[in-house]
Amino acid sequence: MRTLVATLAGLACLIALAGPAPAAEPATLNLTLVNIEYEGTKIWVPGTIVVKKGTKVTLKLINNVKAEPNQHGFAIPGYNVAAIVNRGESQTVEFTADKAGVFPFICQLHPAHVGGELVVLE
Ligand SMILES: [Cu+2]
Repeated sequence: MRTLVATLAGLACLIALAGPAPAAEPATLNLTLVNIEYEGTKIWVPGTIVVKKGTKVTLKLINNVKAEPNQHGFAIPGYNVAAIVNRGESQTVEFTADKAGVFPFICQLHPAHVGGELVVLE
């Protein structure tokens, strides 16, 4: 009997210590985007990024365009994200995708440069 009481007390203690379940870790996405030139067109690839709302997004940006200029931009205006990427010097941008929707990304330096879309699912 004494053992049973001690065991029950121990269990009660464990349950009290456990408390409410801890909040789930936010989802993360680590992705590399590469800027290339294909048949005369500069393109960020991949052209579509899909995440769920709340995801912590880290994008490594590599400028592999051999032609001049040696500098291209990467910007997601809807998320106030912008970077200038020199050939041979990768950049990293980080943000939390905290609003759902479709947000274009562009090279803010060259309007003809092909960008893509960040899709944030509800
Ligand atoms: Cu560009």
